[in-house]
Amino acid sequence: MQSLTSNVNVLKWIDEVVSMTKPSKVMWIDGSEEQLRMLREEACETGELKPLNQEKYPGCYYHRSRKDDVARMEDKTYICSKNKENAGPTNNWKSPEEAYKLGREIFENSMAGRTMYIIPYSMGPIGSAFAKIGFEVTDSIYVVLNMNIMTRIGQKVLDVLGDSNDFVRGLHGKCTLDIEKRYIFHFPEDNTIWSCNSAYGGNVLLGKKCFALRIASYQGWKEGWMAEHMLILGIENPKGEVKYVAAAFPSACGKTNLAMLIPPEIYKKKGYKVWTVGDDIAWLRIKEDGRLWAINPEAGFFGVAPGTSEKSNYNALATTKKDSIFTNVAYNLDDDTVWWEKMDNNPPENALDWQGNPWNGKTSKEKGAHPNSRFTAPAKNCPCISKEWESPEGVPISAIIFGGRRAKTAPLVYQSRSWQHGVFVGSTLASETTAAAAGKVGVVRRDPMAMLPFIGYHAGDYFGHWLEMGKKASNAPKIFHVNWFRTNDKGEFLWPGYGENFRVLEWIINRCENNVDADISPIGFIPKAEDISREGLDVSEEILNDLLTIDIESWSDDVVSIEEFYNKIGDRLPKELNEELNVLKENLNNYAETSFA
Ligand code: GTP
Ligand code: SPV
Ligand code: MN
Repeated sequence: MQSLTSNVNVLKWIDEVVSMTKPSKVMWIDGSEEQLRMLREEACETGELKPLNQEKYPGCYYHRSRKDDVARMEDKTYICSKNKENAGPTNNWKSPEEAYKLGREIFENSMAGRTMYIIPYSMGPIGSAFAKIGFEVTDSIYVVLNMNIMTRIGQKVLDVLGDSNDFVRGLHGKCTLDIEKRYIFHFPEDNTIWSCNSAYGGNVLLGKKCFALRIASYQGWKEGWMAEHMLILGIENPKGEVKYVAAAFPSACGKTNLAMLIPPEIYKKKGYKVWTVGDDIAWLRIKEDGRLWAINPEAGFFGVAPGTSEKSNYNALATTKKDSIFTNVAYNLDDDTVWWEKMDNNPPENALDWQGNPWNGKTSKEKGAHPNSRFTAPAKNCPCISKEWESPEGVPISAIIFGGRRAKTAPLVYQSRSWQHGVFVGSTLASETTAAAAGKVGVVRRDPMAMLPFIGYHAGDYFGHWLEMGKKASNAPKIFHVNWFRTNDKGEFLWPGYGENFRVLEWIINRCENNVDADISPIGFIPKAEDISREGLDVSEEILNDLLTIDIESWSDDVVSIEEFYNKIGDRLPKELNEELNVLKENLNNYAETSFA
């Protein structure tokens, strides 16, 4: 097939990849509906996709990946900087020579008998000054069809690229799906990504975590902007004014849910609304007004399916009803629809589970859907999508919110005292691990800025970059921390979460506008209980007070674990963060003394 570009940088690189992988056929993805239709048909013929009930789910398809290929694999993910030091203590490292050599051995002839698809894509609205271009070369139709939902693809991207050499070179091959030979290599200094032997989301949709976070965080450091694991949402007040916030929570900790939340009845009646700009990734730049402006570089949502219901996330569910792909959920054989845990109280009896085994949801003890099963859905389907979501300029951010899953310690919400203190709060973010990555679930780990698996360079330098950005932005956002996941002694969540989180957002916006006072605590500003509205909420004053309590003992334990973490970061840890740690220690000491006096 004829290439769609005369860009010699692109053609030379494609030639190299073709002579290494030796595909039987090469297909340039132009993004046309005709071509996509043909690929869907082929995937259905081979069984890679299954069409769903086209009346209930028009344009929707079902896919299963292998049992050992269902989540990001952090131990298979490498940052291959020339100098080992530059990958830092939080990343796996291989030298570029070794990684390319190993990759070449695996990729050699790997596409023999297969078709190679070349996907030109843009992260960010095509032609926006914020946007960046990448190519993903892959032997997977599933990847092509997902990239078509998650990014902007095709000829129009090539037209904007012209003859430029400024693009990310992404190579993905299913190879033999051998877990032992599975690698996700990032070469930040070469704008290159190689991913082999996986066919699962975050490992293979190279525009997402690989480019838009790992490579882009490195680019942002070099070029003076930021790539973050953040949702972006707009809060409209009854006067019609919209304020935007960006929130970083680790994987499977509630970004998609917060991004699309529906305010509680009493707020809806008053005229409050929430608008979604993005649910996973934000690219942020400082503009002339001294504010941070953010775009969502993606065009779709790759969301966690289990737990998504009419009640918990109406908007996400509605988004998936058209032109979406479902991966590793249960398949209802009676009407060719999908099901997952907590979708509703009516699981199908005649179904296949996520591994393709016969499954009866009414009697089986096994789960129908994998805990990390996902939907891939176009953002434009979302009923609450912001009218600014494709603005090439982005939206101005009033608040940055960090959050994690903490059964204890972290209160419902608190505000940092300054940008520098906010960077400390983000850098020490901790959360229980989830099914989004392979490995043990429920273990508390430090996940700085929710970016632990995604920082493409040395974490100490990354913290330094955050501090620099705050110095450069004369009108920087205020920084907050939230925790929807505090539990009682029985392990039950104290806070109802989901839509009710709007009450916390209201306090955050009020703080940004200087509309509400706060109490000073050792860890930062804490709401006065009466300033978190309980109108129409089934949470007692006692429980709300509980949620806002700072337990000195567990915070003192946290200080010990922060020290351990900072020691691991080593001598590239900015001294300002150690100063903040000392302030926290002193505050906790003084607080303990005054409380016991
Ligand atoms: P990634 O796509 O992996 O980055 O995840 P995410 O941060 O977008 O998380 P998501 O919104 O998909 O939520 C993950 C899980 O947390 C789902 O099972 C949700 O039902 C659950 N969840 C989200 N928000 C809340 C909340 O406010 N309270 C409680 N208890 N659970 C929540
Ligand atoms: C995450 O794990 O943070 C995700 C899903 O958003 S993945 O694309 O697999 O990274
Ligand atoms: Mn994510």
